[in-house]
Amino acid sequence: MTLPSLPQSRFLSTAIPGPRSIALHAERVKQVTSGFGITLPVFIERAGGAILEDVDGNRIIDFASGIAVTSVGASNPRVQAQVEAQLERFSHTCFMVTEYDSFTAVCRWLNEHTPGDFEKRSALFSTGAEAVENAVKVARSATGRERVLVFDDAYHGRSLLTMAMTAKQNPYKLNFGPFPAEVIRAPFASPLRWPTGAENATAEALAAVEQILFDHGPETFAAMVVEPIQGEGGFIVPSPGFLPGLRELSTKYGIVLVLDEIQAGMGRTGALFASEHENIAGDITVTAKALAGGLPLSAITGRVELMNAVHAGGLGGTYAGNPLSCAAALGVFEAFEDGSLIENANRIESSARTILEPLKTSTAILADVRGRGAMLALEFADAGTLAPRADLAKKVAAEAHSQGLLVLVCGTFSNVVRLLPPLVIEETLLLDGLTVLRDAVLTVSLSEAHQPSSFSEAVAA
Ligand code: PLZ
Repeated sequence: MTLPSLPQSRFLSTAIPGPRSIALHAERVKQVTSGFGITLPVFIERAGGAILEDVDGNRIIDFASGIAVTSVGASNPRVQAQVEAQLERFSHTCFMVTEYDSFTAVCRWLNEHTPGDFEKRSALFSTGAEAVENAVKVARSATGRERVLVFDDAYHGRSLLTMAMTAKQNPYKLNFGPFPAEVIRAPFASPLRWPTGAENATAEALAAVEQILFDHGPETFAAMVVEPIQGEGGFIVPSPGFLPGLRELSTKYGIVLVLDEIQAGMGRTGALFASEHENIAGDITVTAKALAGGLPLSAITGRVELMNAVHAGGLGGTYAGNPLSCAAALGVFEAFEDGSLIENANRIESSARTILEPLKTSTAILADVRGRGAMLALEFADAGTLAPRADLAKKVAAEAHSQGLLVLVCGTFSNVVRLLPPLVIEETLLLDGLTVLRDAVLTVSLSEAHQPSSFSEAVAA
């Protein structure tokens, strides 16, 4: 069945959420664990391009992409065609039981397209966390070492090992310990908040990383795992030179450099992989999210000598590289083939900066407008002290939501509003969304009469 195409325009027929969403949400509360959070309690009827149409007939602009997943749009025709054709043939065999060629084809594409001019092999899984865990397994197996170095503000998942690797306590780790041992954390060269100033961030952070390696013995570290641009931690682009510095340290001490490109990869930042902006290659690159346009698929791609160091049968999973997910990924690769989606990411950045950057001077609530390509963020903080203002990020998001624009909040202090539009977003829709966001910032800035009197008050808000 082919549905008429979804108009790529914002339209409000009710308040958001509307009455049907409110009723469905009441039922959800009765049936679903309260352990899942919710950004916007609106139920979606269908979605495509950069529009989410809800059950009340509202058309909401999507600046979330299901957390950086539907970069090619939530009903991309290439993805649909591939998945439908695969569904007619079979839905599952388990790649550890009998084989299918689309698994190999996805691995080939990743081997050819991830950074690094060396022979590679790939492995496919389902979720991002699962792939990160498997990268650690491969690194441990190949090096015979145990420790894993991770960074402040990092996010790597919600499974037990990746939760230990994730930095933020609430909501991710609260009450869920004890955690696996041998996960050691080091500073991340965050330009805005580096104590002695952005200009010192790279050198001082790298010195601290090397010191921490020495405190534990560099020869005890199997892997160093880093997001080339931090996602959940606040869309933090590390200061220039930090990633190449980590590359050098890993090589010097024989540590496997694992680049977690789960959120930043697949064209999001205006290059196929974010590590390309700093001309580095991980020994293992981890991908997920936008890889299969919404079907669950994740991957690790790395040096053949690492990836083949694991004993046969050591890696796998019932659904690892499911045929429907592999088919979807092949559709995504087709969509990326002509380079236009990467160009779009860069176009999105320039339109967004034109509209949002002036807010840094016209309001007193924005500490930073940052990011790369279509991975952009606004950080709210008090001028001068940089005290994080979670309350303002929350208000700006709520104001945008009420106007039919979906944005997400992130950051260790929950004070960052992030933009993750699908890369297929049309320019007029993008401009409408950016205007709604700008007006939301202006509205909140005008109503900003009460300044929290303390850091803890601002963070608690
Ligand atoms: N690594 C860099 O961004 C997932 C998490 C949302 P999974 N980010 C969204 C939430 O609150 O659960 C992510 C990521 C980076 C790993 C992951 C984990 O990917 O597919 O959610 O397991």
